[in-house]
Amino acid sequence: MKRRGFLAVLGAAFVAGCNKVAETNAGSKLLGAAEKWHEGAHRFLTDRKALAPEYPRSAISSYFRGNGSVDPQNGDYPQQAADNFDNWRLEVRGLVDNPMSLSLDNIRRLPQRTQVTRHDCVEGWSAIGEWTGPQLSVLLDAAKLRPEARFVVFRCADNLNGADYYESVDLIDAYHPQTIVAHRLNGEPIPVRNGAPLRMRIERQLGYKHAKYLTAIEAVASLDDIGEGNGGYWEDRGYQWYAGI
Ligand SMILES: Nc1nc2c(c(=O)[nH]1)N[C@H]1C(S)=C(S)[C@@H](COP(=O)(O)O)O[C@H]1N2
Ligand SMILES: [Mo]
Repeated sequence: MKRRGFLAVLGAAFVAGCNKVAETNAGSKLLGAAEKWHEGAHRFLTDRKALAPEYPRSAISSYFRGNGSVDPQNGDYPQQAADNFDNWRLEVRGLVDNPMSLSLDNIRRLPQRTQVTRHDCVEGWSAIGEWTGPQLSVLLDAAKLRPEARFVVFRCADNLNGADYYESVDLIDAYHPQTIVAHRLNGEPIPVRNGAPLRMRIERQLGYKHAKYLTAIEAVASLDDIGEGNGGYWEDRGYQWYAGI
């Protein structure tokens, strides 16, 4: 990843600038600390790229409960649902060279990933389900992410207590192999309560990161001007932006 190259360069610059300092006792302590910091950063990045556990199909929960919005009534969502989501579009926009507007058919024709994972909600419940959809990386590569892009924002169709639901991740999670734009749950189109027709799966993070009713994927340089500026609907209400599990 680019970020790792960046860390290596930082480390090299530090070492090059510190040959003199290293000759003193305090200097070698400093270098040791830098080395430790680099090791820690490396371990952290390796850890961020690890896969979430995947389960056998026999572990799938008999019922995947819905949470938060479970039947959006705002905007054209009810009409879209009545039309069996035939007119749903997913936009890929923002800091990309090749913005796209995709139909569900376009999305179904991309290479697919299927994964049986456990969803953990902060409210204290879990459910195991089988999710299918293209990796987000496939969409981002097709849209040609610009170098200024640092985050990916997920826009949702539902309005929850007066605010539009949204979420965001950094590029490590955006390019994580288990980060998919799901359109199937347990081999069927996703039910409305679980985010029909498209929802994100961000398997290394808690439930609220997994944006349902997905309408757009937006590459941005900063989260400051989106929502209240904290990177997500629940983050704007005090939850952590990075909700790793
Ligand atoms: N658009 C949208 N996405 C959402 C929510 C929501 O209310 N609206 N709730 C979040 C929370 S807190 C959880 S735990 C999961 C719930 O997913 P589920 O309804 O499939 O159980 O969706 C997350 N994504
Ligand atoms: Mo949740």
